[in-house]
Amino acid sequence: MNDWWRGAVIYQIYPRSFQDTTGDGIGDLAGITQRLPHVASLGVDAIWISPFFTSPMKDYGYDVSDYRGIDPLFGTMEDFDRLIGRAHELGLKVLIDLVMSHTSDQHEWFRESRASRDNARADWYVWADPKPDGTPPTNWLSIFGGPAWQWDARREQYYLHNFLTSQPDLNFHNREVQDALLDMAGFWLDRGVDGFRLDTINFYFHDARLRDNPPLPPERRKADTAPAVNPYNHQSHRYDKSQPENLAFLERFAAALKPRGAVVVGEIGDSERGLELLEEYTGVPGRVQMSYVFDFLSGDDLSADRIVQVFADMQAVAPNSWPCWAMSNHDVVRHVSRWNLSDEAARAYATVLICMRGSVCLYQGEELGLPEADLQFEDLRDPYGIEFWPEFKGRDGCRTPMVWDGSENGGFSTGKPWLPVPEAHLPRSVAAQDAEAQSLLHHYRRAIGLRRDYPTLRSGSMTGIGAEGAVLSFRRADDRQSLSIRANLSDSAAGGLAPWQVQIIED
Ligand code: ISL
Repeated sequence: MNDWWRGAVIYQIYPRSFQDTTGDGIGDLAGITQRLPHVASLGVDAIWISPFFTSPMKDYGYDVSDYRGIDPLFGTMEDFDRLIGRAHELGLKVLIDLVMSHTSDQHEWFRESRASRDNARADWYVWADPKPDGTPPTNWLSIFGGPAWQWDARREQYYLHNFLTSQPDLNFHNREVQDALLDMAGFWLDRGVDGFRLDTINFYFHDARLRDNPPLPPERRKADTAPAVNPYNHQSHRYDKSQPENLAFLERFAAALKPRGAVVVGEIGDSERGLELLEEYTGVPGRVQMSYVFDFLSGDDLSADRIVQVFADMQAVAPNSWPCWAMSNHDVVRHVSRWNLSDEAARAYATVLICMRGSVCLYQGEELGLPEADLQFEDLRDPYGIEFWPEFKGRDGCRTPMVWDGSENGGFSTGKPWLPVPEAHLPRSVAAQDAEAQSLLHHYRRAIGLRRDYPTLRSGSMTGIGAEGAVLSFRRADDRQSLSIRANLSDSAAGGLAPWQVQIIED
């Protein structure tokens, strides 16, 4: 089916923490292949694998030094070919994570670019002279803290980095850069991937005139999208990202993918203009099919009212868009901890997520109800957390290994895992929950199965959304079917529903 992605359920795998087969304490591609039957048993449509490309691992793979190589920690190209073959045998599509906005500073393109001001790749990254007073070219800030500019003594210029200083930003205004990235995407399509998750899709272009960002008016500040200590949240991002030139590039990318039937889920990180971008990127054919959205990835709770508000805003600003929802991922506190959910509550949210209009990304371990790991400073590996500790503890707490069974390290590795396996996770292992008919794991299987039982949940319209106290209600319909969905998102009985009950009625 050509539009398999519409309403698909996608399972995100963080390769470092999924399954180790070599005993080095780090997950690998062979481990993913070994565990694919578990993924298939959930009934999902596809997997998204976080980066496994050659990398110095300063940002654990989101800093790529060779886009066409497999990092030896994760295995070989033969391992990757086997993974794809096995996934396809099991009926799973494979999406890989392309980090095109920036490379590692160890990428040969950057080594060449930084060597002089007049080499063949001099303009492949964003180089700029200081302001006359010697300060950085603009006031732009890095998400991971500090200015977005790093001084380079050899070129006597600054280069742009939206994340770590070791993640220099590629210059998309240069057509050769675009061509090189398109070639690279073709390389992976040739190996059989079904599409891409595109990292930080709205960071590709910067303002070519290098204008300063204005301050963000206080009413637009969203303190919970990043650590409160991070001034990044107090600046408008009018000029450092989300530039209009991106649309033409996305169209080029889509045109190259079209003959291969490949799909894109693009990650839009923009708390000011996110909805407008959602419509521009996915609401117009020929750009990207789906956009990964952040609405359910933050906040202290997820009330019926908030869900209603999210859909009302989307209906108003992005009526033609196709979102891809997630509650957890490798960057944020796991949602059962973020929202302090009981197993019953986690069940209800899983069902509601499956019933809403949009595609869905589940994050490994979510189906087990794993809570966020409570790590000590000594355990931290994430540079973002190390920088902002203790106000922000970083992203390691959601990246600890999967727990498969009751053996050593939950069956993840026979060696010392790169992040500890929390004791509290062990009783929630796949084996333990497989054996228990009433487990959350079995609930996820049933909930995902609803998208097969009721095809309108995949692609039907969503109307009549409202909240009465804690009870969320909406309707999904297409020309075959009409469903009324009601969910009590609270600990007490309400609206004729038991606590955390979700009701689906076929009209
Ligand atoms: O921009 C944001 C909020 O306005 C961020 O949420 C941003 O989109 C997010 O941090 C991007 O994350 C992705 O790219 C990073 C990497 O460290 C993350 O793991 C990845 O998910 C840099 O490549």
